[in-house]
Amino acid sequence: MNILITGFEPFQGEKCNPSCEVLNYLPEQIDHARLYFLTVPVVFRTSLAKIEQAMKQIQPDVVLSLGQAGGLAQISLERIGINLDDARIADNEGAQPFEQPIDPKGPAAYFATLPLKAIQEGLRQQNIPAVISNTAGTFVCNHVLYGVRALCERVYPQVRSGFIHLPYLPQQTLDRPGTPSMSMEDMVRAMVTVIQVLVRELSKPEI
Ligand code: PCA
Repeated sequence: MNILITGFEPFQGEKCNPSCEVLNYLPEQIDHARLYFLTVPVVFRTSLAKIEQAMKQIQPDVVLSLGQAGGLAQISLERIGINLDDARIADNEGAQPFEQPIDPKGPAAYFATLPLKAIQEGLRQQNIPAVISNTAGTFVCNHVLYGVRALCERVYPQVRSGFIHLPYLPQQTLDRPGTPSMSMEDMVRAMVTVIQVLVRELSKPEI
């Protein structure tokens, strides 16, 4: 099984983004999955184009995208990507779309196609707090969740994809008293668990 894991560059003045930092600490192989890593810019369209290019090369079975959701205490397993770009802040190239559809001809939303309940249960067994979230926002993370799903529906119907939001790393909260964070050790443990659950669940024969 080939799994493409994507993270984002830092944005909004941050020095790091947990979603790309964590990729540095993951092994290339977990159980019988081979992992491929890609960091993309926090830029509408370009982020998706880079993932599309990598999918062409790698032909993954699963695309798991990660992003930062600062201020949350738990890992958020995103259930749904909506067909809307509506940016509260500019992306890293200065674009700030206002109520734009991602795909004017596309459906209103796509569900992630990862086994979210099993992932949540696996994380809880490791004492890692995780919630299933029903909105990934309307910025670049939602754009990637919706856009990758749209691409899979069109071109790679057998590929599963989804999105996970990670809390801040502790070093991002030094000047933000009271803001939750998660250690790199826990994030790495979380990601390894997520991949183990994916391998287990997606290897089951379909009924
Ligand atoms: N988080 C932003 C975009 C990049 C990232 O890591 C978001 O939630 O949309």
